[in-house]
Amino acid sequence: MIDLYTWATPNGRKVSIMLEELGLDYNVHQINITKGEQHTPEFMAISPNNMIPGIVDSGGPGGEPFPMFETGAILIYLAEKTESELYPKDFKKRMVTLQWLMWQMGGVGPTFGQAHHFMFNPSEVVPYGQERYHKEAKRLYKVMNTRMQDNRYLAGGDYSVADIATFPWVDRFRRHQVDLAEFPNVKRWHEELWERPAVKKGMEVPFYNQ
Ligand SMILES: N[C@@H](CCC(=O)N[C@@H](CS)C(=O)NCC(=O)O)C(=O)O
Repeated sequence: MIDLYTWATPNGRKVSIMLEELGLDYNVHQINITKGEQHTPEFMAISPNNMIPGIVDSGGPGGEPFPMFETGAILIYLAEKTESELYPKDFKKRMVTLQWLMWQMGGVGPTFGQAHHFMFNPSEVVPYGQERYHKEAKRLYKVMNTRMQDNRYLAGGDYSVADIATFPWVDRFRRHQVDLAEFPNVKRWHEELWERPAVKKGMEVPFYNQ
């Protein structure tokens, strides 16, 4: 059994979508980051970076309970544990998938997160920060749009952990004020992924908001 510690954010939903795609049983524990619940010693024993999401796999390596944080690592762990092709076994395909997963982890997540911070931080308006991260977010949309000109999915082959990691962030396009009509391949991909039952269910954990 997997215990998922999460909140209604893009990083949290990467893992709930993955668990739904894999058909794994899991318990959801809400960590309300707007109330500081990510800082409790109990949660930090799972996620020492005091950020959601975290998981504990009661049947981890060696049959022992295994805590994990960092979504990229969690997605790879769950795929490897279940021998899922969402993280392909073929070495070349796996390395292409890993590149696009790392692109999400190092680029899309932090950049869109900073864009939201500068757009919606009520304490101080910093136009330089707003412009910098909005521009960088649009650059990343352009990269994605170009990548999916000739590819249905980000990793080039089949639907993969790279798509799962990126989808919940792109779903916040309205919040970071990006018009998907400017990026038709991303729009097509976003619409297609919304049709997947596991995506629909995973996006509602622990509840849906944009
Ligand atoms: N690199 C981390 C990022 C996780 C992250 O940014 N989590 C945010 C929510 S989306 C969080 O918990 N923020 C709490 C805080 O800023 O105190 C991952 O992929 O797991």
